[in-house]
Amino acid sequence: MKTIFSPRHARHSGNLELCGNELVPAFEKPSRAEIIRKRIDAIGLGPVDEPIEHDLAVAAKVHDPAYLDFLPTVYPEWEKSGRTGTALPFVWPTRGLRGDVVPQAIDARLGYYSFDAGATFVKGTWEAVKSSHDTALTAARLLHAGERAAFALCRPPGHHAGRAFMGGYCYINNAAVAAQWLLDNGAGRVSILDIDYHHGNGTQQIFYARSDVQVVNLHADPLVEYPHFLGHADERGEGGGEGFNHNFPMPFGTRFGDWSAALDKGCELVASHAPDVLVVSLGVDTFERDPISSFKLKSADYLRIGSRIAKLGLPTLFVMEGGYAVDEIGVNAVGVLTGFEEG
Ligand code: SS9
Ligand code: ZN
Repeated sequence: MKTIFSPRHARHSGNLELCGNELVPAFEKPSRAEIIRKRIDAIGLGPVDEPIEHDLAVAAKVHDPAYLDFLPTVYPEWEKSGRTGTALPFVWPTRGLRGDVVPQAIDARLGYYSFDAGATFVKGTWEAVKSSHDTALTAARLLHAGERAAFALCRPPGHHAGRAFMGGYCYINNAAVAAQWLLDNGAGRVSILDIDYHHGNGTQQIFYARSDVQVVNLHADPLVEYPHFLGHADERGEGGGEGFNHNFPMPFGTRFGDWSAALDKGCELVASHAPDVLVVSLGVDTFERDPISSFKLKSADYLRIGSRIAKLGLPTLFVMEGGYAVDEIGVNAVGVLTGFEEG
């Protein structure tokens, strides 16, 4: 399987995040992507190429164009306001405040276009975000050119980013942009299967009223786990999208037996949608030693996940999302890909 990977991801580095009562080095860090890349080379998964630059025309179909305009302005505006280091939001237009007036101050705009403080900026963040977007689109082109599968080694990830908001380390929803590109280039139907530990709230929101993109999510129960405010089992889609969104929330401590039973159900739903292409939002933060998660999957389980997905027999685009156990992230993420190739 071919991989698309941009060294420009490393421009997004040195970010701090709010964790408990302190600012700590972000769990989402450059070594994640570097270790996956090294594992690809070590096992000989296939060639690794750099992305082709793409404009944001397809992204503007799944994101608010004003939000896309905002992203590259964040760090320059933060610096103009006299600050350095990590830029992050800390005030939001929640219930009872005005969400209909786009504010001017950078502090206000950060909150207006986010749902948490988890999408932070350093000087090189926009460059990395754009390269991650380009990575997803370049990998989507490989499927269009006839490859059975491709791996978009995206960093930063995307599945928490919605139509007009960032959050949870995510800025542009890479999987959503790739799905939209595939539809614009001949696919009639796409399914997105999100197996990251966290609910892909952004992807769900973007396609909630649409029937051309089915969204299936396996994740920790939002009653107790981030992102908390979306991802319940009764969220089934709305309007023309009714019946095209499926959530499988699971309790803390879920082991592979229960998790893979949910994967089977998710795969059956994908098969019933009969998509022309499958996009897998590939997070490996379901791993037993993930530092911010609670599921109990083991390294060998990732091979089985790949082979279960392969049984669908669909052209498949893997898009990297989360996974924070850096020492094992290469073995686990690439394990899904080799499991897929071995069927
Ligand atoms: C932990 C706050 C939650 C967000 C995690 C986002 C994962 C993206 N102190 N952190 S896959
Ligand atoms: Zn996650």
